[in-house]
Amino acid sequence: MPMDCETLTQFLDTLNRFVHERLIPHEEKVAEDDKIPDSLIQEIRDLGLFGMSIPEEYDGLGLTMYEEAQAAFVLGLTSPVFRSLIGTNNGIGSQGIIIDGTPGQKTAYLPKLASGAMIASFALTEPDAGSDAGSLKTSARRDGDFFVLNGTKRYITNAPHAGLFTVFARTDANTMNSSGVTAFLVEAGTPGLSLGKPDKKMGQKGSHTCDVILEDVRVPADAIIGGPARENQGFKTAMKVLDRGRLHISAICVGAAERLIRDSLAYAMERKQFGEPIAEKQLVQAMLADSRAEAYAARCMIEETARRKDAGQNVSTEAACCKMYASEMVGRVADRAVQIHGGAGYMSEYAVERFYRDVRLFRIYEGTTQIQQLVIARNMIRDAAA
Ligand code: COS
Repeated sequence: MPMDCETLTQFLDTLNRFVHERLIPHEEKVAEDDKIPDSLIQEIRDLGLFGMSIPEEYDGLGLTMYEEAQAAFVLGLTSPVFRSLIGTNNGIGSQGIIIDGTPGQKTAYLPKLASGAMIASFALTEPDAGSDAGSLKTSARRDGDFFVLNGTKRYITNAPHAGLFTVFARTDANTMNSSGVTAFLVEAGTPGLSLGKPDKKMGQKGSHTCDVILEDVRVPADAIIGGPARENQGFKTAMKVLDRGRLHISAICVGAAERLIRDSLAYAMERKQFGEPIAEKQLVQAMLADSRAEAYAARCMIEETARRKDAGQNVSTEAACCKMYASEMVGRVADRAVQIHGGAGYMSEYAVERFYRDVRLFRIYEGTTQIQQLVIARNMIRDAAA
């Protein structure tokens, strides 16, 4: 159920205040310490932000895609690390259960994910299966009413904190592609499941990824998302989850671009060279104007796609368009922001230096730009041939 206009405005105002009064002031320290303070995590829980996209009947806020995009525009104004903390519970970690899970799986997990009492991770990528996700090698061998999982998952966001993993594994050993893949819900602490060392990343310090190692992990057939009848259907679950996730990431990119533009404009109006603020210089104005127009274009695309998704349309192509355009756009905006700041933009004293590194990830995860291009073109050809 969509929120009425007034409630949505109130929610977004509260979020905006929280971002400016609590999150932005903590950004630098979080990056330095590579850790979000527990007290701040509790404030994030108290605001219900772990459960924005989880239906109200499971204690979430039940935001529509349009509403979630509006929230992501605001959240994107601060370090992407805060979004990453809540991102998997709202997106790739919970949506498989919401879209394809059994009523029992929804009741067992969604309220805990909505409150943030449990963190969820999405374990699809492997050392040899990134963009070609369907080629994954993690095996799930049937043993009576159980499956035995073996394999390694790589770069798994929030894995060091996760209580629940959606693990994609090959149940049909005779296949090499996406057709023999199944999605399992595996709880942390299940014997045989262990974690690798935290990865050392280029940016997004404070958000953590690591390997998830599965050695003879036994799970019941009921742990398959949607139950045993959905054996070998896991890849489709992953793709549907990513359709929504890609829109969310796109909206975060717009928020980050807005922040970079705001910081760049403020700097350009303050910084004087050749006897006047550099904002008066037409070459600087060109950079500001390009960034503003591109961020606006991305926002419009995302709002339109979100509305269509809420109306029940298949937006696979449009979500890929948004992810491709918005993530590339924020890369260009970050580059211009550093350029406008000149030497200062290369110094960690200014947030643009951190954002420049942080936003680089958006062009890679939840499907690289090249994978979005492939999805868009393949869908175009399929639709034209139909
Ligand atoms: N919604 C529902 N079903 C979908 C779908 C979608 N968005 N996209 C594909 N499917 C279905 C297809 O219809 C097909 O079903 P049938 O076998 O019944 O025809 C099945 O899923 C396999 O699809 P496809 O043949 O397109 O699979 P490919 O192995 O060729 O892979 C890409 C497709 C490359 C698009 C996929 O591997 C991909 O998205 N890779 C990137 C992975 C990624 O984002 N990783 C990031 C990790 S998470 S941070």
